[in-house]
Amino acid sequence: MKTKVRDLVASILKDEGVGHIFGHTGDSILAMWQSIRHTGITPIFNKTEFGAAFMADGYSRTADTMGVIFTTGGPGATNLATPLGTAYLDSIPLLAISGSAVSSHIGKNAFQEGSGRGRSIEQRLCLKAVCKRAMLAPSPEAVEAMLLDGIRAACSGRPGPVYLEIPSDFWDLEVDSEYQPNKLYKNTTLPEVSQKDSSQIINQLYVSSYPLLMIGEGVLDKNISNAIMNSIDRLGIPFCVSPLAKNLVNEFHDLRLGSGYESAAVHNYLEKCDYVLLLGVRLQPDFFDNHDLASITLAQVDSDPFEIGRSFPVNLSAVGSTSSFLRLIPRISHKRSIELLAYLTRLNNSIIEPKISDLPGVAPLEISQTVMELAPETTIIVCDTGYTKARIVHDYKTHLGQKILVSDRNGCMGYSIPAAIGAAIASDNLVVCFCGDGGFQMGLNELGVVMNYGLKIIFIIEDNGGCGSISDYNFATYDNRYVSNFKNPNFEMLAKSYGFNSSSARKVSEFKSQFAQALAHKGTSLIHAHLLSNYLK
Ligand SMILES: Cc1ncc(C[n+]2csc(CCOP(=O)(O)OP(=O)(O)O)c2C)c(N)n1
Ligand SMILES: [Mg+2]
Repeated sequence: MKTKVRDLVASILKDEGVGHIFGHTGDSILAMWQSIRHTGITPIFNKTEFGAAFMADGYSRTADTMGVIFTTGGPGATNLATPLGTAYLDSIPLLAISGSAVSSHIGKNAFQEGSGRGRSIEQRLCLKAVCKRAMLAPSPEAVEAMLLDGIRAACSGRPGPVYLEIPSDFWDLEVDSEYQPNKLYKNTTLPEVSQKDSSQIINQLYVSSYPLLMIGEGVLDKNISNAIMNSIDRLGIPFCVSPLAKNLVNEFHDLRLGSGYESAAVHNYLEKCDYVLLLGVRLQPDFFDNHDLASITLAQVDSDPFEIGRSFPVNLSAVGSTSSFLRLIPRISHKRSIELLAYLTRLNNSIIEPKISDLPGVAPLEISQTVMELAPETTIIVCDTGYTKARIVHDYKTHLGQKILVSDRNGCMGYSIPAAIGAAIASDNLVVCFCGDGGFQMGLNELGVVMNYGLKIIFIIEDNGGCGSISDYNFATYDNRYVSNFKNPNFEMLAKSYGFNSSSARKVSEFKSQFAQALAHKGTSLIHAHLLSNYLK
């Protein structure tokens, strides 16, 4: 059947179940936006391409589906580099489609040419470094296969972003296509672990006295939370999680140790620990620096064989999905010693609880604790980087099924606002977005999208008068803060200009009542929290 390239692309995306497409406009992508008009896919028009891609990322993490972005070539395409890199590091499936100069102009100094010939930027190469695949369609006939291959690459195995560039004269050309929807071409089945390797890991676990289960972002299995929690119960094993794996567990469980990999409780436990089981874990290379690895048996299960033993030599390993491994754990409950449970409780209780104060200024912990207390259990938490991220990944406990969205491996400022908007588009659950005053100003371009699409989000700005985390480091290292502190705009007025409710809190009591009001308000709210003065050193 003869069909225009752009209509073929639109119908493939529709058949893939794409519900929303994020992006910006421009000459070379305009045709594509026209073709999705009658497909039922909702276009989301962003303020920047990097906002669009972060938004698609937040959408993908929330809906557990591929996020799609359309951009024009030239600056539209190169603006994708940071968010696609962020998605690459956190294994988020995204598909970015960009137009480019017409094919007959390529190599002849065309405006926004993306070929790399002459003095032009090779867009595909620029994005190749941050994607699983980056492709340039050489002919209209090649588009169908490249698109299907791109979707396959984005969603299969360890997911990630894919970039496809199409010269803009191809859009309206007709090609012969026998395309039929075929969901089978994507391989989302993860490999199974071997029974022999797994039995060794499980047997060793049974004979250990102080075992620890560490769960990381390399656990790629869908709907695995219940199986993980059941296994924890059966094994009676203390567990801790990486920031991204917070989405997989119930952190209110009494076998939860500390508040994430890096917490003091975990490192204290490692003093006695004789066995660590790593499930999909990507540890920092210095993680065991202060521990005696000779006295710990390290066992690793990962569906990616290249991750086995990457950061540390391991004693036991199994390659395959977490689900296939958990299925091999015997159904009988394994009683843990009273000493182990008592030790765990002691370590967890030694975590200092925040003092709820009524001094001028709000303590950051008071903010997250108030949200934990008042927000529904299904609330999607999105956070930016800096102190805010460090605190949320440690101190915000997730309920089973609750989502926390964070740029983990790239630690990217400016992520949270667009990602929160993507989450609000993907889900009916409440979205609460925590930002530092620096991170907020890196992402605020996209606030117009909240207004344009009538969304409800609660934004919380934690104002410490600058890039606090870097400022403290700056001070400790060079005895000054001159590149890290700044004056802030009137955030309340800014929020009002977008039609949001806005307020400013200088005490925890004020923050509490403002957050309650924000929960009750139908639209978006922004709370500008002034942090305690000792955070403003
Ligand atoms: C895009 C980007 N640029 C710079 C950095 C380096 N960086 C990490 S945290 C931070 C400061 C963040 O300031 P703010 O959002 O106010 O949070 P705070 O540290 O004050 O809590 C900076 C500059 C980064 N992570 N990402
Ligand atoms: Mg700050």
